[in-house]
Amino acid sequence: LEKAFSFMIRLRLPGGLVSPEQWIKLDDIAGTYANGSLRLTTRATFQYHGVIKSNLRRTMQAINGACLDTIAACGDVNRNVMCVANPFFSPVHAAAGEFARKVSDHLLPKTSAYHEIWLEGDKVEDMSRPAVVDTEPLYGTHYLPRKFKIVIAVPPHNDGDVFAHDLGYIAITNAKGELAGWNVSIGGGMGMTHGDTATFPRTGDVIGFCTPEQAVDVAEKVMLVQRDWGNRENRANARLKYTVERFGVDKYREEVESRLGYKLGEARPFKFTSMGDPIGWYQGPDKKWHLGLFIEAGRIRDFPGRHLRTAIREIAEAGGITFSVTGNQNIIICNASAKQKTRIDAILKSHGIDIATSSGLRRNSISCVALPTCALALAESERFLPELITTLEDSLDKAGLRNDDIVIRMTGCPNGCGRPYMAEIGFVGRSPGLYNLYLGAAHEGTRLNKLYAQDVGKARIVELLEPLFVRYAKERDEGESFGDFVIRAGVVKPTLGGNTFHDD
Ligand code: SRM
Ligand code: SF4
Repeated sequence: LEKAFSFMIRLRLPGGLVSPEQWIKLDDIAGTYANGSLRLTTRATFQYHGVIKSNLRRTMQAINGACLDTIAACGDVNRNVMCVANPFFSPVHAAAGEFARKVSDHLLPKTSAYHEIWLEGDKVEDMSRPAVVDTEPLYGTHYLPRKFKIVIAVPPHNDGDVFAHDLGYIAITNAKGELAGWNVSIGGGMGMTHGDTATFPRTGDVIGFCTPEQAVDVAEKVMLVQRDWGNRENRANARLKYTVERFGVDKYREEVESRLGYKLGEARPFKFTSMGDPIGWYQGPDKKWHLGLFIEAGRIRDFPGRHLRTAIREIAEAGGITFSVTGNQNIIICNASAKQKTRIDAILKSHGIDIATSSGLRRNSISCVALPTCALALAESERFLPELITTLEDSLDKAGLRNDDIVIRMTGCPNGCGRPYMAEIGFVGRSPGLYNLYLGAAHEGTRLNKLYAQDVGKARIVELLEPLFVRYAKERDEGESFGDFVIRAGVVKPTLGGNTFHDD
């Protein structure tokens, strides 16, 4: 008898859009083959947990039946391309969505193994049949040294954390508000190892500007330089951020330009103001309604008295809208008419779902999966952050800050899946119940945070943060974010660019 192995499956969803028909199919899969939940990820796609081995092929075929796949959602390839939270918000946002799908297609590994293994299973079982040998024009035989991640942002919202990724695109508009092109940033990344300062999170550097027509080619060339220059001897130093540190930003850019056959334009001015998703109803320029629905830790399931999964399924069954999955682990229910808005409100209410969040801190929270499914977790995250926030809300009340937007993120280990080093308050698991506490990242995602306290448990976290909340409420300048305040107040030093995260 074989052990009941269970698997996690991650979908590829460039641009994050799902039709109501697809949602119903994805929801069916959660109930039939997974653990009854859909998990929204920090790269704006879905994961299933608890799929047992004997159901793997059936699950993959059901995903295919929803016209979706899992190709390159994991592995040393270009991963799911993440883009603006709501591509319906303006023509520039729509162009970002289109670009996400285009660049994802362009960089998709040309493998036939996926279809052979998962969709045409009978052929795999026929051992007399010769294996198909693929020709891979971009990845070659050895693929990339490590995973490669792209994000596309439209200022002023940095909702995909553009500087946290190997390659970022920042929309630049002309005087008429039309897309003029993209600023390009390279060398961001989060993962590190506790106690090894040769590994570090890093924010990307803007290396120039490209036109919309050049953008896919730029992605290809940035990826190919990393393919050829990246460290293939040490996986802990193999991401593009280390390649940039080793060769220098200028040399990397020059190599990209030489492969492009032209120079990138000079980077153009832009300004980000936030990283979070707007939560609640808002109207787009075309007067359609959009609902930013906060999904705590991205986990969609039915909770006692709060039937979240059922409610969203009913919204999908009513149809006429589109779902957008965001990199903040939320969904946006897009393009509702006034009548649909009333109906959606009624569905949510009937299932005990409150659109409003209990605080600005919760609204701006992200936590990685961690225990029990992540084998790399050193501490809880998804199952602990919600309760920690509930406790911290009492501290916020004492300072009168319940509604203030403060970005808080937690991960169960230093790999950084919840991008904790970009949070104004970041927690990284060290061992069961104990976390490193980082403070001082920029509210709009342009600066990493800094280590403030090591190995702190829940009670100590509250002891440390409560007085800072009180001081912030009393001493902040007009419009000053919590992350900027703790630096001005001398609580932590700012982390500047490059390899400076571990500097005192
Ligand atoms: Fe991640 C590995 C979950 C986004 C950095 N990540 C893992 C694995 C697969 C654990 C493993 O290798 O065995 C986790 C599965 C846990 C589980 O039980 O489901 C896992 N990562 C996740 C997700 C689901 C977190 C979430 O709660 O949403 C995110 C899925 C993203 C997606 O849809 O593609 C997720 N991971 C990230 C991000 C954030 C991002 O990409 O925006 C990062 C940091 C950014 C970066 O890559 O620098 C991230 N994950 C890692 C790393 C460290 C990589 C590094 O360069 O050091 C690992 C470990 C590894 O690759 O060796 C890892
Ligand atoms: Fe697992 Fe660590 Fe990623 Fe959390 S940050 S999901 S604990 S690998």
